[in-house]
Amino acid sequence: MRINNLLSTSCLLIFLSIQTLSAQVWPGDVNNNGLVNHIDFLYWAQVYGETGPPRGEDEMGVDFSEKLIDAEWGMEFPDLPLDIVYADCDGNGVIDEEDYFAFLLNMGLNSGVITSDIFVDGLSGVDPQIEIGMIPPGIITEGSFLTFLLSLGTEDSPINDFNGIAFTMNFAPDVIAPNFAGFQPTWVPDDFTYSASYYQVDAGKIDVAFHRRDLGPLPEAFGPFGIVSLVIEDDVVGHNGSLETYFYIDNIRLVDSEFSSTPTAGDSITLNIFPNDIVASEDEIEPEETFELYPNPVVDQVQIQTNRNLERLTLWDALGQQIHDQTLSGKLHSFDMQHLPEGMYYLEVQTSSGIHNRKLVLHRR
Ligand SMILES: [Ca+2]
Ligand SMILES: [Ca+2]
Repeated sequence: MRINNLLSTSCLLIFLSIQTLSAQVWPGDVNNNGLVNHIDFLYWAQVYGETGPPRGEDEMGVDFSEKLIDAEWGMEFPDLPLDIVYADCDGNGVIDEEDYFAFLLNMGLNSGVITSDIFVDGLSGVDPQIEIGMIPPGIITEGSFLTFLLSLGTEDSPINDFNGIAFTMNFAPDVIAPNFAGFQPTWVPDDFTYSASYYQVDAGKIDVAFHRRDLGPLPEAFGPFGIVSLVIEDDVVGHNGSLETYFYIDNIRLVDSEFSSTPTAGDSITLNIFPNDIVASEDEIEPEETFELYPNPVVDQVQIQTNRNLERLTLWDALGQQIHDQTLSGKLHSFDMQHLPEGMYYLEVQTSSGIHNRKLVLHRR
């Protein structure tokens, strides 16, 4: 019995020492699952600022190769039995912004066998949901620049203790032009650039993450948290009618200051893309339309003027909710916004020649 205990203790010691000696970091694969992606960025940001023993001189750097670890740091990630030394991507002994280059360089790379990341899917209507809104709503044609406003939580049901989020935006790959995808978070200051996005347009997805890092979590957050922009390919519709396409969000990880995940539901949106030649032929009939809107920012009233006939005015708020719709006539219209709260709005004006979309800011000074 005693010999058995001794044996198993020795085995354990040998096993532990092998584990320590053979431990290695692939820069950027912070959760050590074999793949560098947006989830790794969340783990890195969560332990930002921690320090420990650096790697050996020959093992420094963020290039994607095995880097041997001399010593672990004696602290694990909040939800993972893994030493945080894996977040020190460049190996200098500090988890800081130098490590961020590992994400810029290595997103999407894998070191062999991948263990899937865990996502906690929520139920629509029960859990918080990422909602997809369009800016501006209106006719979408080939070559259109699409802007999706992503919102989370409501005033009555805010996200408590928001610290970071990761998700995937999916779309039909042949419909979206490569090299024009983007994501801009809004629940961090404008000059705060530490978000991570990985665009795989040919695979039909963008992986996105952002984290408030050392800014501290938001106690209660709701409303728009970021903007995804994409460009529709030229020449995807053909000559018969329109093309229906989809966008949806899944694989969401919403974390609080303790790195606990809240189940979060995704959203989907279906759009119709119209061929360019339909719009081009309209332009040829009436090429000289003028359209003016002033002032912007709006103090109380906005003037809309065109040399065609005004037909319809529709207004959406920053959450993408329609708050006003009316038919118009004549060439000049004064639209009163005095009763509305200050903020950003999206205005669509239809004239006899076409549709005009404008972003308005209401600011009373
Ligand atoms: Ca990983
Ligand atoms: Ca480092």
